[in-house]
Amino acid sequence: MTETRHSVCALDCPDACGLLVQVENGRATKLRGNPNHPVTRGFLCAKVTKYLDREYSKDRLLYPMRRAGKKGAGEFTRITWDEALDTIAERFKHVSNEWGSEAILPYSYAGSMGLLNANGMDRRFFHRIGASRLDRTICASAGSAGLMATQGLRYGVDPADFVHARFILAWGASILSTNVHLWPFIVEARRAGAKFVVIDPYKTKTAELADRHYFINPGSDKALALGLMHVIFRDGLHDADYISRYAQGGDDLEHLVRDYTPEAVAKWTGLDAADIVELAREYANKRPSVIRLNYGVQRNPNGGTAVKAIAMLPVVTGAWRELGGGMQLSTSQTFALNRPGLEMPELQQKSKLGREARLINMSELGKALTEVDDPPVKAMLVYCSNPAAVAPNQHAVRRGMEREDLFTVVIEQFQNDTADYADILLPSTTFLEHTDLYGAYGHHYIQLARPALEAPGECKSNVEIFRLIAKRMGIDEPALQATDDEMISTLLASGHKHMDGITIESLDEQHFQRLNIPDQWLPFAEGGFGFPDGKARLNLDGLRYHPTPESRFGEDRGEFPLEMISPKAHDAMNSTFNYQEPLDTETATVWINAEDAAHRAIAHGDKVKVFNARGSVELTARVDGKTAPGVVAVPAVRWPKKSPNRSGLNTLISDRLTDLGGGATFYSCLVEVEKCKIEL
Ligand SMILES: Nc1nc2c(c(=O)[nH]1)N[C@H]1C(S)=C(S)[C@@H](COP(=O)(O)OP(=O)(O)OC[C@H]3O[C@@H](n4cnc5c(=O)[nH]c(N)nc54)[C@H](O)[C@@H]3O)O[C@H]1N2
Ligand SMILES: Nc1nc2c(c(=O)[nH]1)N[C@H]1C(S)=C(S)[C@@H](COP(=O)(O)OP(=O)(O)OC[C@H]3O[C@@H](n4cnc5c(=O)[nH]c(N)nc54)[C@H](O)[C@@H]3O)O[C@H]1N2
Ligand code: SF4
Ligand SMILES: [Mo]
Repeated sequence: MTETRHSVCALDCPDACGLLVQVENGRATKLRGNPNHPVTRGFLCAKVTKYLDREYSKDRLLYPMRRAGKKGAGEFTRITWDEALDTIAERFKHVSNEWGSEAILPYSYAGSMGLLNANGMDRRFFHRIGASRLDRTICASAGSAGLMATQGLRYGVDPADFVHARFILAWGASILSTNVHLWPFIVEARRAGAKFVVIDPYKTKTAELADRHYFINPGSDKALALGLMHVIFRDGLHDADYISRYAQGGDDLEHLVRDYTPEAVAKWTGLDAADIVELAREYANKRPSVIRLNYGVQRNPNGGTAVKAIAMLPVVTGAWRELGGGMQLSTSQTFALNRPGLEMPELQQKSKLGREARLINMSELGKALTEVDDPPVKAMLVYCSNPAAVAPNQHAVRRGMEREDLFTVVIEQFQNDTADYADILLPSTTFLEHTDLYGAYGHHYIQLARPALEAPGECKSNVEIFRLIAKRMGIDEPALQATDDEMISTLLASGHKHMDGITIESLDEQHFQRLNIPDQWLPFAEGGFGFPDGKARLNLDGLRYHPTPESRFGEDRGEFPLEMISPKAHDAMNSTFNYQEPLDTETATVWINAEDAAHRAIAHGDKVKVFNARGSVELTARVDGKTAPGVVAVPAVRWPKKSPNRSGLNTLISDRLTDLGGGATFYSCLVEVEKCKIEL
């Protein structure tokens, strides 16, 4: 018997696709994009088209296990759920009694974007036991803070409205790889005459298809934004009326950008002065103009204020007035859900020290596990994340995870590096196997997914696992036994007008629903920014440009001459698919410019060592024009355990934080590359 069931892709991607799962006799045989979903439009990205390989992989974790060898060695023996839960309950209680509840640390990110499984029962549980709180900064916090500083709301242009734009700027946005459902709208706009320009230090597939691609020096985007505003004000291309009605600080900004002449900005960014002038004029004149900004620009110490400055551009030109004009970094806040009702911060227990549970920055996990002492982290529960591969300062992370006195629980689908360090390893369902509610950060449709497939082996959802641990610890708090549907109803009941007409029943019937916003949505055409007076902020704090410290122009340039970025791999989702060989090959590559390769006698295909004072990684060199001289690129993120000496790319990267939002600075890293000696 064949039937078609609905689901939602839960991967960390702006597109949040609606899925159709073809099921024959209980087994999925095909995954398709829902043709009725206005953004998914019936197609999926390359990685999720093949997701059933992952779903049915022989490598899936199916049973609870207890560590049987050294930490990190990956040796485990199967145990029962009862044994696993008893051990966890007993150890968590012990740690809490001995060291205080803050000695327990949750560690998670967006392995699933499902609200219940990634931000729901887990939050209630950790609040209730008084664990340390995790500051989830590893991806987007700098950009969010920058966007909020200017717009006051994380709203953005609807993807379908990109068809109306006549100038489209992909700024640090790898659209064909990370946001492919925006592409058809861009194609349609270009057919109608739109110009499409890319600003990226890496020649992505998107850059290859652009009308113009500018290689920019990593971390210099703020200078470019200021330079563009210099030309726009100088040439009178700004919208003085829009600024005076809907923004605060226009005069001061106009004054500040006088220093950012095209010639000065050319030096920092690597663009030609004439190109900067042309780009500014085209951006301001070809209307409507839209910027697709993505998170690539904010993974460096200037990243927060770079986003803050870039978000000023559509304010200064009044691009927000027109349908298809403005900017999209994230649409997430349009989903005005009752998040406090879901997470229940009111359950928080005061720590032994009488304070609100401390906040630990996830981008500083290495420090948290090896330096923090008030109290030290004695137990960690990891879910929806693979910190041993993805977190910066990997040596420190591993040293921490190797600590014999650290009790680690990992809830996973695959035995990645993090799982190898677990004391107790628990098997998790995939998004095809559990209920969840999904917002999106690249469109405006909310979706509900019910299990399309039965969970294999003894896999359980995070929600269920947290219920079970709570019960085993003897916590009789009804909120920790809430059903999935109760939590979904709570989330939807925010009372915000965007949520009008959206209920669990309507979602069960329709699978996806557009938020209650107009079909043609111009969020900031007449102000409406997220400040009491509705005006955007053109605030100068932190806006002056100084090269990022760890760059060729920065104060910490030292002896390593090449800037390394590690953008997203095309067929990857961070480290989620890296158990597969083809992806392991893609992420074992360093792209180096022919000029830099020649200096080092490196040829295409050579094994090379990429290193700095923090560490060394062995990769295969690919020599071509993917980067400009001085910049190398390593597609992220390989499983360290597949690398020689288990040394992954993040051993090279510091845990320096961004200027705003306490984010990680993955794309600010100086290295040297040399050919590996041939072993005889
Ligand atoms: N295929 C695929 N899709 C993914 C992911 C994946 O791993 N693979 N990961 C998901 C996740 S977690 C996220 S956060 C999103 C991110 O989506 P994106 O932000 O689009 O991806 P990134 O590769 O981080 O950065 C985008 C581009 O910015 C460039 N860049 C790097 N440094 C700079 C800079 O200083 N200035 C400028 N202008 N550009 C810079 C990179 O070369 C890259 O091409 O993608 C999601 N989608
Ligand atoms: N060098 C470098 N490092 C980077 C980046 C980079 O561009 N360069 N990108 C950074 C960014 S933007 C991000 S967002 C982070 C991402 O880092 P992570 O959040 O760690 O993302 P993934 O590597 O995809 O790992 C997610 C894990 O969650 C698991 N998972 C999926 N669904 C579920 C579930 O329902 N329950 C449980 N328990 N587990 C589940 C998957 O099996 C997978 O192993 O990496 C960061 N690290
Ligand atoms: S990863 Fe993104 S593009 Fe691919 S199916 Fe999932 S939501 Fe869609
Ligand atoms: Mo991310």
